[in-house]
Amino acid sequence: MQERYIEFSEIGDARGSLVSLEEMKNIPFRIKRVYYIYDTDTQLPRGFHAHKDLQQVLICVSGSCKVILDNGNIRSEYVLDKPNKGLFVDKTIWREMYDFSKDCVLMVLASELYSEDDYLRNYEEFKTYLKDNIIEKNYFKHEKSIVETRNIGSNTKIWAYTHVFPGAEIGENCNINDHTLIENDVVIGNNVTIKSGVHIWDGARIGNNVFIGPSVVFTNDLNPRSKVYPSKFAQIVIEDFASIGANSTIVAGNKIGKHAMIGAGAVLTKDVPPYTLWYGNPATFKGFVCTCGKKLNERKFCESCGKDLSTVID
Ligand code: T46
Repeated sequence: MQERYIEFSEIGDARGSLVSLEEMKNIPFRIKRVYYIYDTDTQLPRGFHAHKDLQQVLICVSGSCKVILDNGNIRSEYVLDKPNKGLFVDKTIWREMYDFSKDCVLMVLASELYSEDDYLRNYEEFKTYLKDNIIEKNYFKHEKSIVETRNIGSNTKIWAYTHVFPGAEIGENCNINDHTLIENDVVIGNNVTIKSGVHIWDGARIGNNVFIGPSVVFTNDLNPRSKVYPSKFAQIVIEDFASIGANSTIVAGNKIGKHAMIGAGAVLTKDVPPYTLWYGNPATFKGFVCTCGKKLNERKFCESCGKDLSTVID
């Protein structure tokens, strides 16, 4: 599972905007079906089911609506309100759509053809299906770790003294080192490395191929008081291929763009655009960074690996 929102690049000029959707690129599966929902009664919610195998991306190409996603343990609300924002809904996730605006056109890209057999239309049936089918896959769990979730992808390794809560979702081929804590409302993608001593709190969304160095600190409440809980924890979003250096602090509510690099010991208080390098306390922009991790020169060319990113970076 990966961060559920997908932001599509807008190709814009004086004539307006254009978004291009491509299978296995910005849509993470082969597209076999497209359908759309419109002229909805604004008061009538839809959905109330999960799918056994279907993966989908939902996009409000006009208007807006809200979506609840529920993995059997945690329910989270998502808002779809622009045509360049998608919501990835993986298999075995319960969904409910509501608060449709009058002009809402909800377009759905689907990985499979329509099949009523793939639906789990009753919540109890959905929970039983999870219990019976989403069993421990081919991942490694150290005998001294506590792993309560069933949502862990194959080849992931979870090392000693780590505690993963029941609602967490962890993708394939991740390496989660000793003394790590992963709370319930946390989604971690594939090929993620989490070094020792990292605590990931409710609200974190971590993409694919992210590196989180030892003792990185995340926060999820800007005004913490003992025994006082916010109605919703501030989300931290880390996009694909970003790296966070050892002992950095990532303050609640911030987003780290794809391929960005946060230097060791940084205290990050702002959103970080893709391909940028930040460090210091408070962390500030220090330049652009290559996919290989080295700093780019002023022409956005990497003297280390030879990549020219001048057309990729705004
Ligand atoms: C989902 C959300 C976002 C078809 O014949 N072909 C189709 O491709 C689809 C999607 C539906 N149907 C039939 C099945 C029902 O008799 O259309 C009727 C309405 O479908 P449903 O009640 O499932 O609609 P929603 O809005 O509750 O859910 C739909 C999708 O079914 C579902 O997969 O994720 O949109």
